[in-house]
Formats: sequence, structure tokens, C-alpha cells
Amino acid sequence: MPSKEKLLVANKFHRETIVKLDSQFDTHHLWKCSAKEKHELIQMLQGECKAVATGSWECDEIVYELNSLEFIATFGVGVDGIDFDVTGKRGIKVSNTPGVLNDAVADIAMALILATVRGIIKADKFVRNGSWALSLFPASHSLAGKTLGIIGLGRIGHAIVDRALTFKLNIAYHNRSPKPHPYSYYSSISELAADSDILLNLLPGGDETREIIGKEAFLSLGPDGIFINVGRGSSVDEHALIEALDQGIIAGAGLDVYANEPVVPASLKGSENVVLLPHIGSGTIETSRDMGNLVIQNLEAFFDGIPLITEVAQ
Ligand code: NAP
Ligand code: 8YV
Repeated sequence: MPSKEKLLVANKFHRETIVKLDSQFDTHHLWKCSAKEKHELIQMLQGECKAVATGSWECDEIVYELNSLEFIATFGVGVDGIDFDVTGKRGIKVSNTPGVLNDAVADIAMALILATVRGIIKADKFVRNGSWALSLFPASHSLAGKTLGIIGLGRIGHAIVDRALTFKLNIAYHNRSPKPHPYSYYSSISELAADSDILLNLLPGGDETREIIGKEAFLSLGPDGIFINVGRGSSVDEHALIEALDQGIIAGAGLDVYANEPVVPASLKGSENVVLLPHIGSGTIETSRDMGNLVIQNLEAFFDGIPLITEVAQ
């Protein structure tokens, strides 16, 4: 029987997938090691281990000390955890898991839109704390006829559009360049915000997008506007967002992602006008399984010497 390929697993990204990797490959669990043990493990694998599996949003930098590294298979679509300066220079291939998570993330985006616009969380508390016996819950706003402005309309964005259209929302968007579809294109985030009732962020992380949604965008969105973030927290100036919420510059926000996860600023936790989720966009059992299977398929393709299923262009 041929020996199993060596695989360095950098972090505990998804238990079920790691169990599958353990049975299929000769795995080494980097995250379980102390700092000293990590160095020893890398030395032991030098020249023999060509592949790493990791969460796409974080990857221990020590993996780049592996001089035989040729491939990093990531779990997740946003690859901001990868150092593309290193992978580009050394010709290390990278894969991610696009597409299979579109529906799950789009569902969470719609849940955040409904929860913020209709005040679902506040209404739940209203029933539980007995307030209903004393007064009626204040009227909220309708979705039909409002404009949803999407920053970063790509794969997940289109799954959100499919849902939003059935809620009778109008669609507008900002990308780096216009696309051949029927929605209104805006070349600036602030102009999009000014014409949106709900501004939804789907930008990837990384230096190019760092804090590009800030005070100007929130001022343009205005006091009735809602901000939703299911992209990356790093693309939002979180201080400007907190100020916008505290000062009534915008009406509310629904957030799945944050600048410094899992840390969520106390002022956001204390705000009545925000719905906070712990980065669960793709977090269903089915979607996580599909993402994990795609990680495995990419590893199999790499070791078979055939094209990767979902290689990240560098
Ligand atoms: P995608 O298909 O690549 O869509 C992203 C869009 O953003 C692209 O269409 C791109 O269009 C646009 N874009 C990129 N950089 C931009 C910039 N600097 N300025 C303006 N527009 C820019 O990616 P996706 O699969 O939809 O995923 C989007 C992001 O969602 C991921 O990167 C990840 O960060 C996040 N995500 C979050 C969760 C969650 O659990 N909350 C789950 C999965 C993914 P142009 O090239 O035309 O600019
Ligand atoms: C995470 C995500 O990977 O794919 C992405 O970019 O942000 C998410 O799918 C997931 O939450 C990790 O468990």
C-alpha cells in the first residue's frame, strides 16, 4: 500500500473535515504544539511535506518556514489569512472554497436585514420582558420598495440579490468596475450609500479594502439608513461605525464580522441599534461540510498532479 501523503494542518478550522483529513493523509496538527514544538515539527517535515490545510482567514506564519511547501488548501472563501507576497514569490499554490457557501451567507444577510429593519431582536425582548402588556411595539419600516446597495457584488452578492428581489427591494451596487447586469452601478461607495436605504458590505479583506467604508459613507447613508456587514470587518472603520450609531448618523447596523474577531467593542455590545452575530454566515452543518469536502478535493487534485478545483489566482 502506498504511504500516505504528509499534510500539515495549521489550525482547528472544522472538526469534521480534520477527522476526514486524518484518515486520508499523514496529518500533523500544528495548532496543538507549543512554540518550541512547532519549530521541531517544521524541521521534521522539511523536504517531505508539500501541503498545508488551514482556515482561510488565519494561517500560522510558521508554515512558510517549510521549504518544501508547494500548496495551501484553505477552508473559506476570503483568503485574507494568506501571505500572498510569500506564496507569489515562491510559486506556492493556494485554493479556497468559493460558491458552496453562497446560499448560507445570503440567508444570514437577509436575516440581518430583517432583524434590523423590522426590529426582530427588540420585539422578542419586548414579549419576554412583559412590555407587550403595557404598550404596543413601535412600528418599524417596510422592505418593499427600498433600495439595497451592495458593496462588492460577486458570488455571494448575487445569492443575496436573488433573495432581495423576492422581498421587492431595488438593487444598486459598487464594485471596482461595472458589470453587465441590470442593477444601478455607482463608482463610489459614498454615492451608493446616499442612494441606499440599506448598505450591505461584501468586500474581501486585505490591504486594498482596509477601512474603505468610513465616516463619509455613513454620513451619506443618513439617519434612516441601515448598514449590514457580512464581508470583512477590516474593510470598515469600526470607530466611525460606532460613532455613526452613537450619534444617530445612521439608524442601525447588522454585523456578522468585525475588525478584530472575536473581540467586539463594548460600545457595539451596548448599542440598542445593532444586531450582532458571531461570524456565522457560512456556519451551517451542510455548508461547512461542503467547504471541507472542497478542501479535500483540492488536496487530492494537488497530490494527483491535476488542476486544482478552485485555485486562487495570484
Ligand atoms: P467575490 O465573488 O469575489 O465577490 C466580491 C466582489 O467584491 C467582487 O465581485 C469584486 O468585484 C468586488 N471587489 C473586490 N475588491 C474590491 C474593491 N477594492 N472595491 C470594490 N469592490 C471590490 O467574493 P464572494 O465569494 O462573494 O465573497 C465575498 C467576501 O465575503 C469574501 O471575500 C469574504 O471576505 C466574505 N465572506 C464572509 C462570510 C461570512 O461568514 N460572513 C462567508 C464567506 C465570505 P470587482 O472585481 O468588479 O471589483
Ligand atoms: C469562514 C468566511 O471561513 O469563507 C469565508 O471567507 O468568512 C467564513 O466562511 C467560516 O466562518 C469559518 O468557520
